[in-house]
Amino acid sequence: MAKTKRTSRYRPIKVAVVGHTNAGKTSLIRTLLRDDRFGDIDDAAGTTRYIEKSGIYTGDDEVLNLFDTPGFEDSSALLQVLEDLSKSLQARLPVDLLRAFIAQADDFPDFVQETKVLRQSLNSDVLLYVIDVREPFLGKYRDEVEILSKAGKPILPVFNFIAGNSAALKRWREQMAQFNLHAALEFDTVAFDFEAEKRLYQKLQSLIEDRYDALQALIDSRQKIWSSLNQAAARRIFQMLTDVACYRREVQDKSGITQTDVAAMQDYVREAEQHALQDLLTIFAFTQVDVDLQQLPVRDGKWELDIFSPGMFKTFGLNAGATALKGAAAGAGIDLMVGGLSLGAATMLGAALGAGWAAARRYQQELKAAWRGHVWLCVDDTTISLLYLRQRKLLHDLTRRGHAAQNSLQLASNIKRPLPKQWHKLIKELRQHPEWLGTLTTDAEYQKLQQQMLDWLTNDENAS
Ligand SMILES: Nc1nc2c(ncn2[C@@H]2O[C@H](COP(=O)(O)OP(=O)(O)OP(=O)(O)O)[C@@H](O)[C@H]2O)c(=O)[nH]1
Ligand SMILES: [Mg+2]
Repeated sequence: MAKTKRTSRYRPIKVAVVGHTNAGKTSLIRTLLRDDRFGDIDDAAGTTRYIEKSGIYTGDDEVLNLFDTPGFEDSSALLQVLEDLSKSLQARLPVDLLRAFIAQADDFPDFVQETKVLRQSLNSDVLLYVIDVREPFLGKYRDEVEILSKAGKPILPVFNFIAGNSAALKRWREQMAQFNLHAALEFDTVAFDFEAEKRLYQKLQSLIEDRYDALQALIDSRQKIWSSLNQAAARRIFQMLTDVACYRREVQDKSGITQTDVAAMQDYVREAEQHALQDLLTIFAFTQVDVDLQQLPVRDGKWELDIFSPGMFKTFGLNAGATALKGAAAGAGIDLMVGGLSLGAATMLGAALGAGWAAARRYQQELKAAWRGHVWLCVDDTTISLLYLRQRKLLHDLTRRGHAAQNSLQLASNIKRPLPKQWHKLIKELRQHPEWLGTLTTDAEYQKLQQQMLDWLTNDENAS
């Protein structure tokens, strides 16, 4: 059967991705396509040997054509050839010089790769010039820019390998400005970062103004996809916390709790968090490369540190044992639930009310009455809080790829940021609904609590 051809509302914008060999051109395209099968990537120079085209779509509309090109190797020798050639030709526009060179390409077998780049540059609307900022600005780069600018196309420098290299980045910015290239982009190319991608399309909007609308449609559709990924992730976190908050295991009373009970509860918590982690990595298509780059405390798809490991509470600014069952091992994550209210939560609530002994007495009475009924072992508030904080940090890291090294301060403050004000109230409400365990319900109360947590998680920076 014949393949139906997609019809596009726009003429795709042709973008040539150019630069020195090994600068990260193919990596950039993979990242923009979110396709780690595109092209070949290697530490060795000269990996890409042919022009390779790929498309970026919004729905059925192809907005961009990206052309991967081989890297420049000996640009200084090429510039010399071009200068010699210009002497033998009539005075012409720089672009004519490039055309003349391409027409005589057979005479210059040493520049087979460069000829492909120049041909593609002439045949494109804009050039993305990928730069490894760790490299000193040597003559060969100066010559590269000079050659590329002869194509007469807008050039957008894309600074790569920027993490931890801010001084080098500044130098490169200054150098590019010398060539009248004032608009530039910072983009660690192996790591997808929605904000960086958006900035790339916005810069293209200002460089090729007549394609503004097509690029805006692309930005809008990417924004929509991005928001729905964030929502899906936040919903998954809420589901996991619900499963943990609603967990209960019937016991006789405090003295009746066995090692087996505690181990079963802890394994349940670990497994719930583990499944959520795997789903979050899948939602954001995190590969091992991303995990390493972002320095996630994750190995082989699992958390490196156990949720019950000592010190975990402190790392996240929590006071271990404050709400844990008195007399039981602090930090074991256990609490007792009587009459629908956990002992830890009752004590905590009493303290939070600030009413001293009067409140405590009130709850004691309530608890005593409930004690006669069922008693359950459940997961304490501190552990649930820790689970929330750990997933909040994970979500932060998953949605801000490529920023690990640059923003370490910001990440540290993210860890210590306090729990939302209504946090304990929400957990208490979740605990009242053991029927929500393992289900996704349309129950209005469930939806309301879910929305509350979604707001906290997706308005990450503002939540308090
Ligand atoms: N850490 C890090 N590595 C990167 C980044 N971008 C590219 N790399 C690595 O740099 C190497 C070269 O990347 P490529 O994408 O193959 O570079 P290229 O410009 O296409 O190279 P040629 O095709 O040979 O011209 C690969 O090993 C990449 O994994 C980055 O932002 N951070
Ligand atoms: Mg390449």
